[in-house]
Amino acid sequence: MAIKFLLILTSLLSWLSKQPTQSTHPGPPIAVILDTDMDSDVDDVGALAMLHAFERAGQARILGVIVTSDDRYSAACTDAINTYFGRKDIPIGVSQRDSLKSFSRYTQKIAQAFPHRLASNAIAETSTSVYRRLLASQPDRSVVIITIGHLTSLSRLLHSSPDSISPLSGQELIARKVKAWSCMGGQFPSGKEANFYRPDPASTVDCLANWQLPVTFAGWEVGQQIVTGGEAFKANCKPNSPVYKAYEYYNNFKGRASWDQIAVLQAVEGNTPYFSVETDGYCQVAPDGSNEWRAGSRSPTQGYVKLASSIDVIQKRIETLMNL
Ligand SMILES: [Ca+2]
Repeated sequence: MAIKFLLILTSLLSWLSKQPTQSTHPGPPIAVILDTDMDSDVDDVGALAMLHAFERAGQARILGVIVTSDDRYSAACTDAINTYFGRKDIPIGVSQRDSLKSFSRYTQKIAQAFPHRLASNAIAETSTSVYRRLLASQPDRSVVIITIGHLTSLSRLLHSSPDSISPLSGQELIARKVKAWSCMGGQFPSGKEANFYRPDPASTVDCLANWQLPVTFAGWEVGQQIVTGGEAFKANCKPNSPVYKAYEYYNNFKGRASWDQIAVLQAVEGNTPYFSVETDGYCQVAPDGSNEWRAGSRSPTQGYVKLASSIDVIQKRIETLMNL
């Protein structure tokens, strides 16, 4: 009888070992505020599309989008993309309400072709107000801020004063509500990258000097190697999508580096299997916005992203998310 029981048990264990393993549960969705300069380059569109894909997969929750841009149609284009993905309710804060220009290859066309709520920046909330309202409404140490543009709005948040939204200063709100900052910016181990030096290098110096929480930089040298939005993307993306149209208007699917998408991918999915993060040292920024990685420990931790998978694997993962 005992032998028969053992045989049954052995068979059962053998059968169980052959069953497909359950995928690892990603855990609760990461609450994200995305701060974008959706204007002169198109990788911001890919990054926002990825964030929406992560949200639908239960991996992220988009609390709001900060538009740090002087392009007249940047905020409306952002709103149109959110609306296309079924999230027209996403709050949008703008760094600039007037003295706007029109220089993007795609924002005006997207804003005119796709439905959205935001008629103009003049009626939009300010970036500081939206940042403060969103942070005040969230549980402590729960929010990840992903910046994929220059740091004017983040710097203003840092220096914001108590108001009707919250009795806390910007510094205090960040310390209480934010978990981490993921920043597309800089070049590592040293260099000069646009988000850090153009048009507001003082905001970069300020943010790095006053940020008191962990920060991970996705430097120029990483996204530069990962080209997305080319012919393969065109073949797989829905032609009626604003993401498709943005890449078409930008350079007719010649492909573009994925600087901003790297920051989103690393912030939401973490390091494995695509990245490693160098944390031995810290980022020093000069007044002109150039930066270098210096030896020495820094608390809280700073780090910069390095590739740990093949370019092809990361490129495919990003485009899969951009196409969803
Ligand atoms: Ca950008």
